[in-house]
Amino acid sequence: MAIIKFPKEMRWGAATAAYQIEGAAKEDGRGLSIWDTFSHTPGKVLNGDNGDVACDSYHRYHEDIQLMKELGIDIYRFSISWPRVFPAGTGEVNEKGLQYYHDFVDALIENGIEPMCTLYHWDLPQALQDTGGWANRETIEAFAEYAEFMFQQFNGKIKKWITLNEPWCVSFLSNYIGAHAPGNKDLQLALTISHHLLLAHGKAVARFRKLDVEGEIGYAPNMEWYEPFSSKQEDIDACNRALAYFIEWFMDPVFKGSYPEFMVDWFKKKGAVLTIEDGDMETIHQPIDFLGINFYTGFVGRYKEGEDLFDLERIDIGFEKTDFNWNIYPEGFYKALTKVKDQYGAIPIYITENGACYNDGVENGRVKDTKRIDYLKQHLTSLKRSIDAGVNVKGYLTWSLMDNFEWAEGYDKRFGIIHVDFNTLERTKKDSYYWYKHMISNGWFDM
Ligand code: GBH
Repeated sequence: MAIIKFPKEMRWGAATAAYQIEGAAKEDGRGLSIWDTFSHTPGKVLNGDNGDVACDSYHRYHEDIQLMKELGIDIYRFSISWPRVFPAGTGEVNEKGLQYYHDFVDALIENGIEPMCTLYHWDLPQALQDTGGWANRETIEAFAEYAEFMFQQFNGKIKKWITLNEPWCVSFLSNYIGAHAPGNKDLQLALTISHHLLLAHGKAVARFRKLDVEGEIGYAPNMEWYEPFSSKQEDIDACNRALAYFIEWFMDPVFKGSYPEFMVDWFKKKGAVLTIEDGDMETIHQPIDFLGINFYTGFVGRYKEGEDLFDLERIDIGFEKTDFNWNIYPEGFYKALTKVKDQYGAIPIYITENGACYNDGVENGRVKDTKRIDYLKQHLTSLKRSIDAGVNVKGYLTWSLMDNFEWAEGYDKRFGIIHVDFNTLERTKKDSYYWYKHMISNGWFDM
């Protein structure tokens, strides 16, 4: 037995994203996003699922907020559907869509839950994709204007802002690997987009400062850990490239004002050239108030020429896996956090996502998701170790409040601490919900 105890100031929360939970895809003047297009294109999403209804949170948010309140969370992280507010991405505001977010945020605050708002969690207005999407520099300006509008609307109500969720997924996963919308397979395109996303982030932060908005702003890169298979230099180098794909590529520009040279060279070797215009790095290199980190998994990597993008082969050494087949590697969480601190300093950090996919169903009104509780315990133990090592962790938000539309996996993968029946839309608290509730109210748990 070991007691894992957190500082009193630690804030606890849960996270979701608009397209994954809202539904109401065609209601109240919402425009289409690239995820509507993608999910309605046969063959893109498992079982042909889409987010038309999802958890129907657009209509059921009062019920969801009661579930959050009973859970005892301090913070709820949600995202705004950009095309619900600006159906064409720019120009005319959709008042009904905007009103929905006002009502929702007011309801959160009335219930004592602090809103943490992500401006971009992957649902780019289709109208902007039609003019080139994130590859077009005009989309950067459109994002800054949308961000500025939201800052003005919600100043004083929302005090925690996240510009982008997981820029790696938006660029490389969606445009090089092609698994997410818009589904391109082009390294040059993905590289260009990664730069444009960082510019969009920087521009939004600049608007935030200019308007003197109350509160804090950050962004939320995702990190995966890579452990070298051996102490051979070639294995270490391959893993460093894989780590830099997530960490340095998306953090050096923000914190140091430059891209890691060895990665620029590597991409060039693979045929993709980074083009930086005058002033770009200054735009990206803006102080932020906190860093969001999303962490799920880790790998063991070995050098293998020609394998994957980085001459790296993933070796399965028999890690335990979740129902998504992702490795469980909580040590990687500790290592990612301490690496960030060592390289960028003790910047305030919110864990904006961490959680596990387990598909346990409801039996006699109960969901016995013991493995999810184990996953959370292991990762919170790593988190506590990182705090003891000087990482400036302010809060932890689990992914996810409830089962939802899991992107390319549709409704087949469940990450919630609340079960959702996607036929009846009934919510059922899982065992992990009760465990998390108990842990939050105590501020500690027994490992
Ligand atoms: C997050 O992305 C998203 O922000 C969130 O919307 C989503 O619902 C949640 O995670 C759960 O998926 O196949 O073994 O190579 C997570 C980003 C990128 C993490 C892919 C795991 C690969 C695992 N993920 N990565 S593997």
